[in-house]
Amino acid sequence: MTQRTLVLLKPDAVRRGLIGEVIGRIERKAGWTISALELRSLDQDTLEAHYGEHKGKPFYEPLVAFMSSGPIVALVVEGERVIEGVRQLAGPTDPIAAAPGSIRGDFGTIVRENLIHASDSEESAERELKLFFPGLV
Ligand code: RTP
Ligand code: MG
Repeated sequence: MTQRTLVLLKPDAVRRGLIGEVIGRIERKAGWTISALELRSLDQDTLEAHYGEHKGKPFYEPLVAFMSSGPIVALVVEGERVIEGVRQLAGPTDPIAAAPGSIRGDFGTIVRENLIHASDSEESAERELKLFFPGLV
């Protein structure tokens, strides 16, 4: 099943010089393709829309502050079961619980600063791709 997913390299990944490391892991996965890629800063409206499901939770405000603390890299990745696949490469949300070999397990520090976002379902992917890449066909 060919899918598309939205991946964000969070400000910690950019600051720490891990763009190439993380994108390399995605690129090396056979059969996956990067079809859009952009370095940008996120405004409050985009962040509110993107993380709307977490509004009201205790970690929401610090999360939004962190996500606007520097540029991020947004990319569209296409390929076989790529939604589940990138989540697997990323590992669990909490880097301490993430196994070595996963992106978060290898490089993550605290739960908020976990380097990468990846859409968690087909519905999320569709919504997030429209938000970040409205011109995508
Ligand atoms: P993401 O949405 O960024 O891909 O991460 P996720 O699905 O693994 O985790 P989610 O539950 O959607 O949480 C979104 C992001 O919020 C930060 N977070 N901080 N307790 C905390 O301090 C806490 N919990 C979550 C993380 O940056 C997480 O990726
Ligand atoms: Mg999430």
